[in-house]
Amino acid sequence: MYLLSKCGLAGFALALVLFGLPSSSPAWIFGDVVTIEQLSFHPDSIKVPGDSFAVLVVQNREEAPILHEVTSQNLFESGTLIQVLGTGQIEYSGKRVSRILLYPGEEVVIWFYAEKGRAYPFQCNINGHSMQGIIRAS
Ligand SMILES: [Cu+2]
Repeated sequence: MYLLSKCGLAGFALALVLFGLPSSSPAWIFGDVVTIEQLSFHPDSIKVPGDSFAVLVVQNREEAPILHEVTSQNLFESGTLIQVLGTGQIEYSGKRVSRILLYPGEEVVIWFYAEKGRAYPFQCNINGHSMQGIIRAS
């Protein structure tokens, strides 16, 4: 499994959840892996089931030494149940996550409770970037 070998602890945590689920539920419906390549998120739109836990994994796969960030007002607001793991640098504002910095080869694993009907846009605006992605909980 690519994730296991490539991503260390965070990949292991994700794999535990993915493989620990009942086989009748396709693992991908609970979240997705988003890669960053050439200054954009791939994919840039994700759907997850509403009113359930989901995971967003973001990996910086730039071949050049380009730093990216992950910010999200909706994901990181107070009241959203969230846990952030990974090899990127997690920055806080008080007790809340404010952003995660990702150098090439690093990744972040964001666990959150996706409320039905809500959208969770995420961005990278560091160093003049204008990158956007969105998670929709249906
Ligand atoms: Cu960026």
